[in-house]
Amino acid sequence: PQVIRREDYQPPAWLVPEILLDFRLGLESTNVTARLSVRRNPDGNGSATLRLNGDQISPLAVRVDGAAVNDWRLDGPDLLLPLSGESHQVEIETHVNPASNSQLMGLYASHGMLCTQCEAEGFRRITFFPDRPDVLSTYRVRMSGDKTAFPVLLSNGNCESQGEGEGGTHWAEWHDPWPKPSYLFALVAGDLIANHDTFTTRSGRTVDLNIWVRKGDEERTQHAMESLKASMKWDEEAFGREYDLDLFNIVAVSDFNMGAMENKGLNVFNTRYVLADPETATDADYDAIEGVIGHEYFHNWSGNRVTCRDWFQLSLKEGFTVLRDQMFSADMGSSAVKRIEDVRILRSAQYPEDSGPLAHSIRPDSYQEISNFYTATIYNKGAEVIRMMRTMAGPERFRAGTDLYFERHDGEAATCEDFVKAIEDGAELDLGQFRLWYSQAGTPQVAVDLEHSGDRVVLKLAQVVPPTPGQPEKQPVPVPLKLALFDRETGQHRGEELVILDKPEQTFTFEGYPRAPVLSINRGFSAPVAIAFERPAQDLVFLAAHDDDPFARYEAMQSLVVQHLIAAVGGSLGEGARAVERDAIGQAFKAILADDSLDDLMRGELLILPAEGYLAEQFLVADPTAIHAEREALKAWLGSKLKDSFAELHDRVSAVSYSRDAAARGARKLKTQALVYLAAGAPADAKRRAIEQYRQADNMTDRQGALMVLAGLEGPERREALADYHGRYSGNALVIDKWFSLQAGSLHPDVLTHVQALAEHPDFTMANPNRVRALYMALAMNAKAFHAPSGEGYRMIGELIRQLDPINPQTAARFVPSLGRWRRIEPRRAAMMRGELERIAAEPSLSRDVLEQVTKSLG
Ligand code: HT7
Ligand code: ZN
Repeated sequence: PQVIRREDYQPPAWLVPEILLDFRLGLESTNVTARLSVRRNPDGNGSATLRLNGDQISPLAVRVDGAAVNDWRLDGPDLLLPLSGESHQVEIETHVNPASNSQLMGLYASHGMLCTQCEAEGFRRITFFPDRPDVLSTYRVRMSGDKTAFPVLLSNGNCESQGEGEGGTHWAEWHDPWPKPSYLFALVAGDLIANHDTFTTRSGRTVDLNIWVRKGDEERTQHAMESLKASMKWDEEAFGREYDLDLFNIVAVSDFNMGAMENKGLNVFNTRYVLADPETATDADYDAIEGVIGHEYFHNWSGNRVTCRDWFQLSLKEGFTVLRDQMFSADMGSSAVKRIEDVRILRSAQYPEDSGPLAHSIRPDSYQEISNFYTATIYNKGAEVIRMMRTMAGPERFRAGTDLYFERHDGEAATCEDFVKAIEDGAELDLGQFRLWYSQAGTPQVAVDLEHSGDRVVLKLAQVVPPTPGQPEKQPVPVPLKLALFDRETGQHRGEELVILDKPEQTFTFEGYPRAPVLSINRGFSAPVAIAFERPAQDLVFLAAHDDDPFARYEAMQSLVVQHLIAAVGGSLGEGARAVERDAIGQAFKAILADDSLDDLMRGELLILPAEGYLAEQFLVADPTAIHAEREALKAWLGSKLKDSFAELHDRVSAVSYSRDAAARGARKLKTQALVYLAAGAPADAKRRAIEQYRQADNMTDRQGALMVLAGLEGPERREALADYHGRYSGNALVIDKWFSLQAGSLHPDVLTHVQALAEHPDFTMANPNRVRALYMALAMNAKAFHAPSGEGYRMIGELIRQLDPINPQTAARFVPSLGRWRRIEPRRAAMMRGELERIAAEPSLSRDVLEQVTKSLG
């Protein structure tokens, strides 16, 4: 397979300032005529050949300046056209069958509607075009089709005219005045209904807002609409960015490979990130909708007005936009809880990526299939890297930097280097060494040691960036660490400090501490590093109770539990030590349960045990069964030891009635958490409470929480509740997805048998990525079932990948990393995981997507 390298970048030989697209729409047959105004790029290589990318299409006709030509040729999937002059009109006709497009890239059909997904390289599945992000064009789109099947015809920009055609057809013409790359093109045609609203920008312009959905879904779009208006206002205030068209359309589609897509003026969303009401969506769903609506909206500036020069710069738009959506969600709700959630995602999704065979820097040097690079590293680590710049510059200077970035590069296809330079100039920050964060993969490991003598505290820090595939040796990176030194008697500190560790080893001295202080470090998770700091459990108990930085408080709780579980799993814990450590954890839990200064949302965070994946990361070679068993044992011990406290908590929060305010959301979060601990430590009481919670539920958060607990228990109640839930919500695809996930992710001992049966269920289909993820991603994330000693979990994921690849390679490839971590798993299981990868690799015609992931995972 061809490897694309960043260093090989060449400016395009030809530019396409304008394109006119004419679609004659049909579900099974759509004809496309594209008229490109092309002109030689003065900065190009002067080639007289125009290369137009294609993918599984062939030209029906090619015309140059109005005359049919036949001197073109195909080079693999691409069309090469010799051109003699400086500028020409090139017209190409193609034909596609949207109904047979199961990859969901390009133009495809979903429940009778037509829609497009062009990022990253889907436009070339519609028509021949220089399908690269540095070719910017203004688009005019005409579409015509059956008026009954497609009463709504949408594209980017504004609708300039529409009318009736012959034989029950109609047409519409759209014009987008903003030059854009082809990956931001979109078209939607279908029988849709809109929730309509308006937004007045800070300069007084009225923008029409529409959220288009299938009929019957419109009642569930209000939260998305509120989130959109809040995003528009927030971007004006936080980043000075105003919306730039008179119309903003969102369309919800139920067949979609990712979360959503930021096409200019016409965002296309997975229904999952649009539809919500209390009966069918959990609090987490509401938060996700707000975050994704914000994310796509913010791309209008970070991605669309300033786009990427090439796909190696993907983090330029994605990392920055994730940071912006994280800041937005923090401002809309609890910033402390949001930070903790974001770090949890980073540690559970990105850290394993950074230490595995698919590790890559946030600006990769090469790829085979770009779809494989929409990763937690590009998105979440990318956001953390920019967040560190903000931490070092401070919010005002960082804003000066982003203002300069938007001003300098508006209308351009820019690079990560352009962004760093703009921050450097605007924020007056030297980011010379910092650039290593863009080129080096791997999570830096920071070892901490604290010595105290007399009045002096000496903090010794040492960093190592571990080797990753293709990068055996690393240089030290600047690591901004926020810290505070607490007096253990008064519980106070003298103010937070920011130290920058930028050498392999460094010492920082603090004077005037007659007592050995307690160190709180990496406060707010100021750097995406792994801290190694061995210290007594009582220091962690102290921070868990006293730290005034909420993230550090959470971190102290996590470290307390992680330290204990590492020792327990490693077998180095005697019974006496186990009892002492459990007792310390129990005391910390009790203090949290009793602490009146905490709100319930934050209390919920402090009571979460570290995820099994994060625990596995702490071992060079992990035994997932031992990790699962020890974690469950601790959970059961806490549930039993604190059963009265958890029962009391469950009673208290059950009395809070449904609302979307923070107090009620906190109550719901704790309601299910209390049940989870009780299910582990006092199952009979938990079952009674779960049945009651399920029956009484007037919202999905409570109902799902109760069902999750019941799904892990034995007994007829489990079956009854699952059947009731399925019957109650049959026909609501998003809720039925939850039904699949709950069972595949459950603690029940027979999960693998259940998944096998669910794969045969009439509601299961390989054609819908949400459904596939609901069943199989939940299984791949369920450590106990996935790592079952029989190897059955691996076999099921391996078979899924093989079956799904010919249907939807992008989605299939997303399952490979779960098997790809075999080197970090104990040898017996590792051999079975590797065996599955080899079986996949032996398939005769693998997609580029799966082939790249499997080859790298075996490599
Ligand atoms: N920028 C969007 C990426 C995306 C995508 C990529 C590959 C295949 C399908 C896709 N759908 C959306 C999403 C975002 O980050 O906003
Ligand atoms: Zn994005």
